[in-house]
Amino acid sequence: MKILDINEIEQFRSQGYLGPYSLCSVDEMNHTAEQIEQLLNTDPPDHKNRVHNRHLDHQLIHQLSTDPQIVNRMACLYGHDLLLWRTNFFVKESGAKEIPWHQDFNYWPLEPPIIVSAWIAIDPSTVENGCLQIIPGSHRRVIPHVESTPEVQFNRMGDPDYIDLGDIVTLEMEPGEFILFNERTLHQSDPNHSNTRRIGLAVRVIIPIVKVLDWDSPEHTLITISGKDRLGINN
Ligand SMILES: O=C(O)CCC(=O)C(=O)O
Repeated sequence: MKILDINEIEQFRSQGYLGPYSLCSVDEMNHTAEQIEQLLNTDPPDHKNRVHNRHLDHQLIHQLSTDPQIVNRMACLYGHDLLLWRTNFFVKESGAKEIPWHQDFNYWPLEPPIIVSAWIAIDPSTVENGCLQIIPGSHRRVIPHVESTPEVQFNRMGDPDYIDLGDIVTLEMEPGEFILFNERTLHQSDPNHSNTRRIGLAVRVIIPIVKVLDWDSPEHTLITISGKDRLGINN
């Protein structure tokens, strides 16, 4: 099952990200995107949020999130035992605001805060429509987060005084490509300056030692997507 070589494992360790990799062809993802568009127009059973955790009520999103191309790579990095915690669609319509530089672990009720994300391009993800950007190696330093300015999404953002923008990697992706990054890798996306929508699906995966301290809803349980949950400390 070894799918990453030693250089890729070393890159993830030192740079905090990997990819892009291919999950499926552009044609396949274009077809999937049509179904996702319909799905995002329907309420989930708990009527909470159309963009969060749709793997819980829709087989297609479960399948995408647990594709072996993603899970086997995560298992190479974090070991065989993996639990799917959350999925989030990031829908950037034309004109959508910037998502500011941030480290994900600041926003999440996880102890210890160890998590790997896959970000899957559902639509083409380009400089013009606000593709993801990351700063390699930024995961080795915790950045203070401060209140955001009104022109960006999110209430809090990484303090600009602590962020070195010298080494940005711009991750343009075709539909069906994905990247991996960890809880401290600084990432951002610019406003959508194009006329078209940009959707990405973020898949959040933890290991069994990580406790989720706060639940969205009682229906929201973790799913073992590889190996076993030998600790059973989560719902
Ligand atoms: O899709 C985006 O523009 C931002 C994604 C993001 O912040 C995340 O996946 O944590």
